[in-house]
Amino acid sequence: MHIRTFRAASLQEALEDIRRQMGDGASVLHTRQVREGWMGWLGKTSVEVTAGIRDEQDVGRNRFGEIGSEFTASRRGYPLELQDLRELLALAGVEDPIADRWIEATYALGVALPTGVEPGQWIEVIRETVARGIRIAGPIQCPAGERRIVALVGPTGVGKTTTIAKLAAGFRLEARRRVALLTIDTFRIAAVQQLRAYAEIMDLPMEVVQNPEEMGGALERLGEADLVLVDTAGRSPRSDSRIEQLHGMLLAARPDETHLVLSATSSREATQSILDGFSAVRPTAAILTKLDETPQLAGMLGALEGRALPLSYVTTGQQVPDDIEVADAETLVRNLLATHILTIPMGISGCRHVA
Ligand SMILES: Nc1nc2c(ncn2[C@@H]2O[C@H](COP(=O)(O)OP(=O)(O)O)[C@@H](O)[C@H]2O)c(=O)[nH]1
Ligand SMILES: [Mg+2]
Repeated sequence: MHIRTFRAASLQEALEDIRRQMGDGASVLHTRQVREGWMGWLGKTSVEVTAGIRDEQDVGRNRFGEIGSEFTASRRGYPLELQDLRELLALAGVEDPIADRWIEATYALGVALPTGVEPGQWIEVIRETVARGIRIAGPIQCPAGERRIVALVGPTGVGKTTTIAKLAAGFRLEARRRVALLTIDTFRIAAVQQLRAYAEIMDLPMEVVQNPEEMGGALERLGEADLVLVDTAGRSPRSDSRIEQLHGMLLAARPDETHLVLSATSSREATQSILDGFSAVRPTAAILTKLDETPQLAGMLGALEGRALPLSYVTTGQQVPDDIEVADAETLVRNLLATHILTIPMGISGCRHVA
């Protein structure tokens, strides 16, 4: 695919440039508003549009054999639209083996649909396919009158403490549960103070536990609570001894659920190493933070694919308590694919990708 980026004062102008220079067959891959001038100040706003057109040699690339005539435009191989989507997945950072697997599964699902797939609809089929591969845990289970202990673990700075504050607020204010906080992150005074500040604002009981021996007494003092949220110190996934120490604390706390907190900004390799390192503490779910900082979820979803770790929550900003949502596969997939595939309502011909 031949890809070019255009900048113009308006979307309409950019589309006209694209049509003039690349022809009617071009597809819009990505649009964004840009502000020119020093650091974006006092500059005028313009629109940047990335468009692609398939090269001659792309047409009819065939890796999977002949397909039926119901697919327009393709000679041999997958429908052209699906081939375009394969390239867009690559642009979105999805690695080849995963993209191939998704496209293959999408094709299988599409051809099995009794209604067939209308032009422009393959994007919906691929979203459905990818969403099926993501496991969802649902929210923390906290029935009234039963005490639940839920620990958050993960590397430093991913948002464990902030997420605890958001969860505490949600369960206290919306679900009207009695919530308590407990921290075993005692290495840094600031870490205890950070949690204590939230406990004070929300008027929640809080315990600080230094070693496994203190755990029983602390939990007993929080005996009234329906939900005890346990904050932990960040651990490097490569430090076996630190993870072991965390494991010892968690064995004493006996959490009903342990959520591994992952930042959406981490690469696939980093995420994989975190998933491996923290498997020793047997997480029951994963929380994906900082979705607001990156539209590139491909690496993250690729790392989670095939793991038996379902997603519970996603967080979308620093604001406590608002920026948290129960994870939902469709929304995640929409995020994954939407950044590079946008519909332009007035459309240039050949723009078949639907957001
Ligand atoms: N942009 C963004 N920042 C977040 C989010 N969650 C947490 N943070 C920020 O990440 C930083 C580290 O958060 P903290 O909760 O202290 O991380 P911890 O070390 O894992 O406990 C803080 O500046 C938070 O405000 C999020 O969803 N989006
Ligand atoms: Mg913390």
